[in-house]
Amino acid sequence: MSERSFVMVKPDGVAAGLTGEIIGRIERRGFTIVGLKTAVMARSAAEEHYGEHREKPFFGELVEFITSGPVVMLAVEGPKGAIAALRAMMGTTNPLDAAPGTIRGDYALEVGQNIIHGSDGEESAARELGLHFPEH
Ligand code: ABT
Ligand code: MG
Repeated sequence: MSERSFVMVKPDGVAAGLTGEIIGRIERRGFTIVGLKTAVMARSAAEEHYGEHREKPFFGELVEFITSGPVVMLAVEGPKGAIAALRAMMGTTNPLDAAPGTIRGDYALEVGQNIIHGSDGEESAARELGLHFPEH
């Protein structure tokens, strides 16, 4: 049984030159990269991607941020449990709380700019992979 997640190096991660480091960590953990592309996310795709946050006070800033520069989008495959394991590698949403050794715990400080995204469950993984990798 395998599982796929949608992972994204956010504009701040790309701008900081952390793409290789992040992809390297994912590969060295043993996951398989089955899709990879870079793009500036369209506003419509960003609003759909973060649709669950549409009513939140930070939604406008979030969409501005995620469309502010190129991102690197990945489809990542591993055994069942991969989605949760990738989230664990990333650390908590607020990087100030993230454990050292996690990606956010090592490279980020701000909740609104936390350098990496990973799907938070099977349903969101399917939705996000369909949105950003419709060709798969
Ligand atoms: P994402 O991987 O970006 O989805 O983050 P995560 O799943 O860890 O956390 P959620 B709750 O989905 O946050 C989405 C983005 O919104 C930002 N955010 C969140 C704020 O700016 N303020 C807040 O109070 C909260 C709860 C963090 C996430 N993105 N960024 N960048
Ligand atoms: Mg999320």
